[in-house]
Amino acid sequence: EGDFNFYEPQYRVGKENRDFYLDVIRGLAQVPKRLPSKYFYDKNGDRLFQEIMASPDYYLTRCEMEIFTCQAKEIIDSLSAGDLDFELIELGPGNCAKSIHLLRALVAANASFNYVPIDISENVISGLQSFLPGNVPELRFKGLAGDYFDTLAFHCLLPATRRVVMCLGANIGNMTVAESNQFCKQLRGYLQPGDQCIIGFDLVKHPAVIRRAYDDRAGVTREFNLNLLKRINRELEADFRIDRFDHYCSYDPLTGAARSYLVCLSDMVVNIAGTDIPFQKDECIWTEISQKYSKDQIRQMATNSGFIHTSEFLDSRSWFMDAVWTA
Ligand code: AVJ
Repeated sequence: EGDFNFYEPQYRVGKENRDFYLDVIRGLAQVPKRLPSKYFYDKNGDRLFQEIMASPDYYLTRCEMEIFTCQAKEIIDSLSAGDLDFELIELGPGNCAKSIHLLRALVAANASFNYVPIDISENVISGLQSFLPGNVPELRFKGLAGDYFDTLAFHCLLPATRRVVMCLGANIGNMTVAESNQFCKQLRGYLQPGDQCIIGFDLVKHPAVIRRAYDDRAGVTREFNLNLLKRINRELEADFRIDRFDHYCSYDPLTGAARSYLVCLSDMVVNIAGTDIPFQKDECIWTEISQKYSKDQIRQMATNSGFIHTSEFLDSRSWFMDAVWTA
């Protein structure tokens, strides 16, 4: 008592926002400052991300959509090898726009599978709960809201038939190369020999194309990035002046890392649930990494993490890869 504890909010931050609060305070205490990208996805962020996916500058969704519409049958063949009895887990399903092609094809093939979408956004899970029964009748599914890893780790303690884990949309790109290697190793640890995963990777390509995707001309990505501050204002009683921040993104062709930042436009002090945090003019908060991979890097990552690189599916321009790995 008495002394101010950095990690105890002075104002009441609801229990449901405690992890969010701690992650924000810890991230902004770092030099350089950073915020975790997983907090982009509140109700507003989900809507903005849908808009990004529809944006002509954001090619990723269309590329992967092409793969799933044109090659659903081939994907299923490489997944099942004749055995259509498995549990299909999807990490970060969003609106299911890509996986729905697979789900429909599996239902049509009389597969006896269970679909388990896992998403950080409650909003996404409740959306699927109302969307799926009408759109993929006969689908058996159980949505789980939570952090990928905690939820998956817990879920994989349950006995199941064969498991297939999908992580589409280049979601894995939100981790650094080192983190995704770690992630794939851990994922392998949860699986049994014969289990599989399908992972969507955005491939390296002309740097200008990549940069455009994260700084679209309609300014939706800018809104999406700034929404993180709005969410902090709303949920953590903070007083960020949104108009004093700008969106900036970089792409480094030497490392394949696209990074997004929020640039502070003037010196200021921001209060977050009672904690004052100083910002300097031109200081950047790193909010996101979207890592791009070469085909060889992907094949290497499979081996590094104990998987067999079983098949790869590419769009017509070779801008995106969905890789099937077998444990
Ligand atoms: C959902 C992580 C795949 O990094 O491309 C889109 C998120 N951020 N525009 C990506 C995002 C800015 C997206 N992922």
